[in-house]
Amino acid sequence: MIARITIVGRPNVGKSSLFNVLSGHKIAIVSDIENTTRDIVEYQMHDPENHISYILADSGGLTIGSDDEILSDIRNRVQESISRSDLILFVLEYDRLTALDEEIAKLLRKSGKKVIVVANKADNIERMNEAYALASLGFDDFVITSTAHDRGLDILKLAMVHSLKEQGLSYEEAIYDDGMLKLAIIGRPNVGKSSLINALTGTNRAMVRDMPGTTRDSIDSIVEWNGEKIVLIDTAGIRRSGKIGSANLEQWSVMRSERSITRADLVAIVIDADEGITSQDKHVVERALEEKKGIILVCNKWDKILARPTVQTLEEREAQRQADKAKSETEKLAKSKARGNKLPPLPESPIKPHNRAP
Ligand SMILES: Nc1nc2c(ncn2[C@@H]2O[C@H](COP(=O)(O)OP(=O)(O)OP(=O)(O)O)[C@@H](O)[C@H]2O)c(=O)[nH]1
Ligand SMILES: [Mg+2]
Repeated sequence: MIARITIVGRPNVGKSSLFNVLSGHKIAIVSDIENTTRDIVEYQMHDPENHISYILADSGGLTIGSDDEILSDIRNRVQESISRSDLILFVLEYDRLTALDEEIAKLLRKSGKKVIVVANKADNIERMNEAYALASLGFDDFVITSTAHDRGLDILKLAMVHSLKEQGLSYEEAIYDDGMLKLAIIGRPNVGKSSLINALTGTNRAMVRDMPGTTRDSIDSIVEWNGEKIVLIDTAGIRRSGKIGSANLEQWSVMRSERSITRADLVAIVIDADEGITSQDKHVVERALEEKKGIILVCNKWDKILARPTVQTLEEREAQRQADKAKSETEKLAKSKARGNKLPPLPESPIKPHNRAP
């Protein structure tokens, strides 16, 4: 799950300004009129250097105890955003701690969330010095900033990343690199594509962000394999959209596979070992061959075959073949011996039957 950070504070302390400089976009409205921000504004942050992505949310100025409809509406939204967050940036003005600030501090302590105190508007060294008094609030971390004069913002970003990582939140939305090998996982429903992908990736999985202007009907993720990044094109995670009737479902799923093949370098065709290869699988192979893509045939649910008492495994078949061969050689040998010929060397013993799963 992607982590969430909410910027919280009383009106006019510079929350939206901070949100804009951290996100690098002028998204939130900044003004010196109190309670300019009413809705929660969100931006998905990507920090490729620190390998982390997270949602940054700007909230409306928090007031406590007022009956005003707008203010209590804002308060509810802020509370809701706090409850969904992993970290709070508690913004204050560098030179004061008002009664409202103290109330908010109490509320944040009660929430049990991790909190970084941000002493904002410290536009120069004197103000920065003054800001240190706020460190005594005693939350998890303390950073002095000036959004107007670009002070302390890199330190704040690092403190945010540090806190998320310390909490084990290291979701990273990876960004495409054309040099990465692209492996498409294709197969009919229920053959076990998703389980295969989960087994391959474990927790080492990063979803890929949608690229603007591309129609995507697969979910891509980047996994590291022996130090190399591989893009997994996963058609499994896609659900049929409401617009597609069941009559078109087959056609739609073929079209989806074809698009994934085109985007991939290597195509893994997953089949249910118990059911064998179907015409749809053959179509995928043909298509991949036409497009000159590498092909891996994955026989999943192999345990079902092993559990079948009447069907031989490939190893057993080979063992049987070797045993038959040995038998006929022995018979030949017996015949030639009877004719008094010289003995040819004995054939090698048949290979051992495959060990069955318990
Ligand atoms: N001097 C100085 N002014 C700042 C700084 N950051 C924000 N301001 C000013 O403070 C005022 C309020 O900024 P906003 O970012 O709108 O504050 P807010 O906390 O989002 O306000 P509400 O959404 O109304 O609660 C604006 O006039 C900003 O220009 C700063 O670092 N230094
Ligand atoms: Mg605001």
